[in-house]
Amino acid sequence: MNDTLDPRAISERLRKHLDGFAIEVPSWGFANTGTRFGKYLQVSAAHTLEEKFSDAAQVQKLTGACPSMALHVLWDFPRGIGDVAAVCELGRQYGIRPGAINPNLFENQVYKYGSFGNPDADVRRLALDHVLESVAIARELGNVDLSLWFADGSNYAGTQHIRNRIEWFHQGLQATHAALGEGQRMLVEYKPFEPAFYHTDIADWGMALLFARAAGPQAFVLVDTGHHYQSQNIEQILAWLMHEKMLGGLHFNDRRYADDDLTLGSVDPYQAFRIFHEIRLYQSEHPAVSPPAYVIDQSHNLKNKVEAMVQTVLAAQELYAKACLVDHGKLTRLQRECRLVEAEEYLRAAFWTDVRPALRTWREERGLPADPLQTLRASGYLARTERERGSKNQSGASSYA
Ligand SMILES: [Mn+2]
Repeated sequence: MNDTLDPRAISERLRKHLDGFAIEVPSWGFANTGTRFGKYLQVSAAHTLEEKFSDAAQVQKLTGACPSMALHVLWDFPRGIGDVAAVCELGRQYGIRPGAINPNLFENQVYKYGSFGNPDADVRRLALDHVLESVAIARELGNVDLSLWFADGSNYAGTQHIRNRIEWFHQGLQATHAALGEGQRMLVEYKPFEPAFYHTDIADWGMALLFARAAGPQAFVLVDTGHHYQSQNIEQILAWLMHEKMLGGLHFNDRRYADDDLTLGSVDPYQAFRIFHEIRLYQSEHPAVSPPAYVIDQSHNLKNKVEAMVQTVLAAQELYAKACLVDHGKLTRLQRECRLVEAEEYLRAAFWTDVRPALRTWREERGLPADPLQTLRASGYLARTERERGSKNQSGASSYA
């Protein structure tokens, strides 16, 4: 059992797993983001892309687990593909790789009735043009993932032709796939509701799976942990998607009610552990298959953004490390023999193992601070960014991020 491992044995077992664990930070997580009702501005929030790279570099310096940053085309590439060279230069300067590219199909007023699902062919064309430019940006950045989330849907019964919209989505996604470079992936994200409250065009993993399958072999499903109904079994969805070889990546956050974008593991750490366990189990049986992309998708309205990001990464590392303690051969034997309580207790023992000493040891071995949050507070970085960015953030930003 895991609970008989001494701290040294736990450290030994976890070293290579922690070396291999990386999670991407989101550029929008460092900017002034908020709720549907407004946002509380933070003087230290990143205002420019350079400030976002600077914050990401801090998180990487403190945790060693975040070498890349996901980018949003509307907010990070105001001149579109013309900004690629400058973004690459910032990436080099700050030692952070530009990560997944997210088109934005929900802020422009023309998307009021949808983007790929809009009844107006001109709007659908506009949306496709933006996505195709995003594909080109992602290709220029070294074939990074294209990450697609659509706010499309309707609020009232009878107001939209659901099946026509399915066809329009098929067309848009297939045209997107046709533009992908060799080896480039497109990930289709789903969400049951919000902003639409009657129907959402890609509402669950089944719809995302069918769209991705139809789009082509380089399309996969993206699972955002906050995009489910209450009590839905997310690890079972992951098991299905991995079984079908269709899991492309995860967006991590936690939630209490809906898509709350709270810190990973803050509400239900056991769920995040079960997610990592399900992935680890699949990986142990299919070592040749690349693991899904891990990306943080959170926006903190109250917590300091850099502090919250470091806290998130530490939580991710802890919960991932716990999942890495499970001996899959042993668990599978217990399952086959239907030794239910023993199997459950074996999994629970991994969850309850305190991996923090092993993480401290790993950090020290890698020249990282043993206590990244404490080091961040002592570093003066937060005070410096408050000082330097304060005046810029007084005005507030108009968009979500
Ligand atoms: Mn997401």
